[in-house]
Amino acid sequence: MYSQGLIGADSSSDETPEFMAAFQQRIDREEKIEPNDPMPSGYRKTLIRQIGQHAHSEIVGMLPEGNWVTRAPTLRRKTALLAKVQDEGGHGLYLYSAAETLGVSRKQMTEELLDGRAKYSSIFNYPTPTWADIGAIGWLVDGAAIMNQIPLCRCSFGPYARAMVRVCKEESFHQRQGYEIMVTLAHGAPEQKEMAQDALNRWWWPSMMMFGPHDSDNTNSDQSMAWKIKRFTNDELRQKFVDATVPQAEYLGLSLPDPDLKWNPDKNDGKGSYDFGPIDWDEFWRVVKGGGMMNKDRIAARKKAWDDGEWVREAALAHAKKRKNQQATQNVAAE
Ligand code: FAQ
Repeated sequence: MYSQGLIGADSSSDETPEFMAAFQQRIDREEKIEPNDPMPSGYRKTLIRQIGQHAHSEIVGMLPEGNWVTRAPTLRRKTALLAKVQDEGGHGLYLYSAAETLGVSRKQMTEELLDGRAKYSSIFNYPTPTWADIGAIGWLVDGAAIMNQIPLCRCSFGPYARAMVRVCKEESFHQRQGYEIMVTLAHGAPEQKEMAQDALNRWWWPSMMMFGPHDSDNTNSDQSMAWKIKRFTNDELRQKFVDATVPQAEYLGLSLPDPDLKWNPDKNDGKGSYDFGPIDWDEFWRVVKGGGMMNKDRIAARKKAWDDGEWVREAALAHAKKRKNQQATQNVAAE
């Protein structure tokens, strides 16, 4: 069932300077690397880490919004939210499949998530106490996800790049459904506008943190950029997100909770960009390390789902085995 057999022929002993240079040349020629191609173990490891984290984020990311499926204010909102949450489940599954082509099993990845060895996005450790949170997540969290993920459609690893094409199309619908909720609330009754502003106040900084540490402090970016896994740095993507989002907040008539936010005409090689205030990295690392408001709940929910699904996995494996045996018997009879 699992793709352990695909662990390629590469090993660090084969990683001669010639091999590494030839691999880099393939990357520089924009060739896609496919699962059975020789690849440096570091490239494989980085991809397993990033795609695994990404898959976990999509699956854990179903929980904050899933909280509102039964309480959405209208049937239209409910069907849209249900579809969005299902899409996220689908994204997680494509991504687990893409990671499996690198020789890691879904079981291994899940166990690493449940015992805290694997990360998932910090953003999903915040609660969703009001309906406006669903608007803010779609607008800001999916908006940040799109900014980060569009360049991943050009990732050098074929299965990840191809999965991201469909994921991004769906994320773009998600962003619009979230923004539409915000438009309705922000242009509605004073209480609705207040609820939208409160959600924006709570989600703005965590969304900024989604892009990861500053370029000066991150550990993986340089190598990931050289291997064309990442095409832009964390800070470049964060800046693009701010520049795209500020006018959207203005249209809503809501204010972003950052007193230092200011248009700077000289930034970005004179094209202009927004300056923004400092990010609270202590909060970011506390949340990443398990100290956020919802970390325990999120992992408990995933553990329950994994445990409850055990009989399904066993039944599926038993069924597959039975079919295989039946097929073998039929083949013998036919000979
Ligand atoms: N949360 O050196 P870097 C979504 C970690 S999907 C937790 O910059 P890298 C859809 C990082 O892992 C959201 N940890 O690392 C949706 C590394 O630790 P490690 C997820 C974080 O990998 C919407 C360390 O910090 N999207 O939203 C975070 O080069 C709505 C140093 O960082 C993806 O995963 C964080 N925010 O860059 C679903 C996209 N940031 O592993 C439901 C793909 C950093 O060395 C509802 N991933 N860290 O122990 C990426 O693009 C990259 O992995 C980054 C991090 C940019 C997230």
